[in-house]
Amino acid sequence: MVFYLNKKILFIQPTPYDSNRKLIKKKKLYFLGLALPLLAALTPEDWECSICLETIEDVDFDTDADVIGISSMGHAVVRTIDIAKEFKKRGKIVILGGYMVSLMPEEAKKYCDCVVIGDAEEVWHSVLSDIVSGDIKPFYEKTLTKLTYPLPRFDLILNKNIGDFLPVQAGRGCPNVCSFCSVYCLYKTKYYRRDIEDVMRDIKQIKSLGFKKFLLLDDNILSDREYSIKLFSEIKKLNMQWLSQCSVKIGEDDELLKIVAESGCVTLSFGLESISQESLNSMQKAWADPLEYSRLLKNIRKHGIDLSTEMVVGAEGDTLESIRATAKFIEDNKIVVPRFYILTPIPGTEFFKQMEEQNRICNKDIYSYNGTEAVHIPKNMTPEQLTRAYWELYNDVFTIKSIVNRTLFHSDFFKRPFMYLFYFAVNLYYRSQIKRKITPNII
Ligand code: B12
Ligand code: SF4
Repeated sequence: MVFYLNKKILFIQPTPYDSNRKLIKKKKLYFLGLALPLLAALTPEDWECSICLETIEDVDFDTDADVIGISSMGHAVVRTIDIAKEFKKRGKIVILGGYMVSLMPEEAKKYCDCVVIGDAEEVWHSVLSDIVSGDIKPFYEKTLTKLTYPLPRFDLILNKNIGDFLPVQAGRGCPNVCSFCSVYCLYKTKYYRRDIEDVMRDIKQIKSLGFKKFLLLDDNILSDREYSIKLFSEIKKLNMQWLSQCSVKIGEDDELLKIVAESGCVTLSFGLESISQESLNSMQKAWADPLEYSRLLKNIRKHGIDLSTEMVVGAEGDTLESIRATAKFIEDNKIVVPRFYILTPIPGTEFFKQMEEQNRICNKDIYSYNGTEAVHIPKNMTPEQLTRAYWELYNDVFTIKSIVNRTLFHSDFFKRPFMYLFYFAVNLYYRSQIKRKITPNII
């Protein structure tokens, strides 16, 4: 129990456990979330903030901070809970937030003093003032009225071994309804877009910190074409490079693609999910047409934008043959950075509800909900077959031959040799991870 509060807060981004229940540790962390630098910025100035990115550094359980704020993302929530328990034992005030605890707040509350459900912007001051007055509530939740916040405190992470880009957010939430997705589950089609001046303010900050690249966070940047065009035109003036994710449908729009490419976009990631229409339909993603994927991807590549993809296996239309065929799809389409997960019913999502109703959850051990083990009974194979097919797919996609074809022998290699050498290195790194049965999710 804390008697005298020292107004020091340690924010932690936990690292997930691997399938051997060992912490995944890296020397360098390329992809950074925005949550912790943002929370630090929202914290009143009379508090002292520090950030621990557990993937690249150890949690200091002996910290003198009295308040510990821990984020939670996907299966890393298991580690979130372990860290929370340890700090509770040591008498600290523990606050949990982030996607995963927002989807299971009652469970999360068992391990901490309070849970912030969803966005923190409009409740964070109350959380801290309640802590100071000794009147902390179990849950804090307030729907955003407008997405606006101060400059993220990147100064707290600049001394760490991070990559050469920082995150900037344009929008939050998503208007779509994909059944497996936590964004839909939490935001229920709400989608907030920041003012362009605010987004540009943050990008300029990143540039002033000496970065030439940024990661644009937005789950549906193309849903407002006019906004996107305005934003990209402003970005172009800064002469920076950027990467982001968006719908593959951008491949239909040559004018927009040209603007995107000219504004410095080098890589776009696409949640293609599956090459089976039946699978896409079952995930409420019927608006995507896999027969169109190759044409759209080719057009995007033609504009000088490199392709990264996220796909899942184990949906209703997937068969062992379609999973095998996915490897060929990746090679044919020259995807430079492909990633796969086993479709996982994350508690709280529509897909979880469906699988529960149909009695198709075959593994309730939350450690296994890491996207690399089948925890539901798929329609066209056994869970064991799905897990095996998943790793075989990864092995097929990351053979040396496929890696070389997708990177060094890529037709655009001589246009951007350094980028392609970088992709080659990323692929070799992923290959080494896959050999150790670690799914490539953090680079
Ligand atoms: C960048 C990103 C990553 C990066 C960086 C991750 C990191 N550890 O920082 C990388 C690529 C490494 C990554 C990996 C993974 N990710 Co990710 N990632 C994102 C992404 C695109 C943006 C996150 C972000 O910065 N958002 C902006 C910030 C400001 O919003 P926020 O994080 O929601 O934070 C707000 C609130 O949630 C809250 N909050 C957050 N943390 C805390 C903590 C406290 C104490 C408090 C009070 C409040 C609070 O306050 C913030 C301000 O309001 C989101 C998609 C999205 N729409 O957000 C997916 C997303 C969060 N990721 C997701 C997943 C599943 C993963 C993986 C598990 C994938 C996998 N299967 O391996 C891994 C897990 C890695 C890990 N370390 O845990 C899911 C989360 C699902 C869930 N139920 O948790 C999302 C929503 C994608 C999706 N559509 O499904 N990810
Ligand atoms: S998967 Fe992507 S498009 Fe579908 S609801 Fe989630 S964020 Fe939106």
